[in-house]
Amino acid sequence: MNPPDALPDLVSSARSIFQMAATPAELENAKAQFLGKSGRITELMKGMSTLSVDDKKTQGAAINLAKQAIEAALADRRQALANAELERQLKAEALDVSLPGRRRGQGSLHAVSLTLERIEAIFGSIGFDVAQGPEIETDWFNFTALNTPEDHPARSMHDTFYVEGGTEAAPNLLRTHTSPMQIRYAVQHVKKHQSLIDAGHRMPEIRVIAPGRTYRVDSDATHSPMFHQCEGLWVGENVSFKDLKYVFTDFCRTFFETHDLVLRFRPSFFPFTEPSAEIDIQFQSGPLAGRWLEVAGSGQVHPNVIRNMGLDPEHYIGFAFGMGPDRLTMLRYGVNDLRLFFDGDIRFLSQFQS
Ligand code: 2NM
Repeated sequence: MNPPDALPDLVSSARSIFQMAATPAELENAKAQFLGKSGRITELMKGMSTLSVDDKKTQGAAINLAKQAIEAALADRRQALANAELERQLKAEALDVSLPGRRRGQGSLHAVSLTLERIEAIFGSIGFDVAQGPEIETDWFNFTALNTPEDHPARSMHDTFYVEGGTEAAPNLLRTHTSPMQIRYAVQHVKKHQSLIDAGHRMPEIRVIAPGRTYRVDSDATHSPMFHQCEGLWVGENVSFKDLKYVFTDFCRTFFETHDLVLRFRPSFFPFTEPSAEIDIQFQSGPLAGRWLEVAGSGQVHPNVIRNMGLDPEHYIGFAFGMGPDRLTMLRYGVNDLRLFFDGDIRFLSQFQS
């Protein structure tokens, strides 16, 4: 075949080979086959040296046309590959401007904090102050002032976390209840009104709750070494058990948002109260109906404790109670393992919004 006859085939073969090149590098390699130093077109040009002048003219023109056609095919394919690459990049970097923005996760209060807030709001609404104080306490405020005997088992190192800083006679410890705060509050209250009391006037009544963290050497499904307590105290000249029963019944009904519950006072013992009683509640309807649930300890403040507050037990009397906000939270939300509250698993904790 004469070179000119082969030219259309050469051009179409170049087109299809360029078409098969999937990347710019492959395309440049394919280009060399036709336009490179020893490419097909170059070889044809070299082959013309033996031709007559006339044949050189016609064949040279034909080869040139073929070369231009191949260069055009190359340019087309280059452009097509560049377009495809641009297309790919645009797709990869595509922004959906209609998507909602990514927000920072919103935190919420811990379930037990929600309970503490409820307790504070309820007692606040009937005139109780909220007192907060140190979690590292002295032996005096935590035990002695509360009429706890020197040999009481609660004072042992098996039950109480002792910390550095005190003396052997007056050790420091992590408070085992929030009652020491009641003593601190009462002492301050009495000091503030001492001149009134000395002049024989009536002291404004002490009404306070003390919520907060407390610590005992204890750890299982229903006990955490750190737990919460909220103690309440009401002291005046004429405060009785019937006031306690009224106040606590009202509290339970408000806290659990139902009037369909009853209370039971069961005789008990605490060093700081006499007489003492456990408070049980029973829901009359709902998932917990029919079972007696222990929710608090209570009692009439012991005369020795009244005295340690700076008051004369012949003139002043009152009641106190102590409840566990952790347990109240379990009852309110139907949680059966106390440890879930303190494991810090956000999937569990984020379920409690109110
Ligand atoms: C309880 C049970 C009974 C209590 C007593 C006092 C204080 F300060 F008046 F002595 N505060 N809290 C008390 C009484 C606590 O918890 C189960």
